Amino acid sequence: MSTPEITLHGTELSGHCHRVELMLRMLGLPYRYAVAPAAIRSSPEFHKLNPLRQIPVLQDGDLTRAKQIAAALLPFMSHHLSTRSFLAADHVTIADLACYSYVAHAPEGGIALGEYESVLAWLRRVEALPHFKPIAPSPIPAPT
Ligand SMILES: N[C@@H](CCC(=O)N[C@@H](CS)C(=O)NCC(=O)O)C(=O)O
Repeated sequence: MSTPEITLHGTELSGHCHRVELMLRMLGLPYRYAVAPAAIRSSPEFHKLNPLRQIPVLQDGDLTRAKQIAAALLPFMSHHLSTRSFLAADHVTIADLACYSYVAHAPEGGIALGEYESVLAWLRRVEALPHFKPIAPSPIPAPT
């Protein structure tokens, strides 16, 4: 089997990385996952990939991109999803994958999702998609 051309540099607990990995999986693109903890990110080799020393970094042949953040506001999402199944269309799109990882992790950062029923239902819809992979739970307990 040939080595995939695409390499995703990331860490297991990073939502930024998880959403990129979800997209690769759902597009059916073969990729290699290169684990890049702080020690790797401080190396001269990683500096060449991303001078900001941040993950995710997606390498596709000679092309390297550090992905951009998109923030989602829960009350907005909740209202929006009260009449829709997915964020941007009547089927899943990149918008759902871009937002999923952080929203799913929000309770670990002390942001309860209980009052956002439509957001919870949307999370379950994304999780039910073919090829879905859950993000690893944080070992840090959620603040009380
Ligand atoms: N603009 C980047 C930011 C990525 C980012 O903040 N990555 C974090 C991990 S989730 C990181 O690499 N932090 C290490 C650092 O900033 O030194 C994106 O949206 O992907």
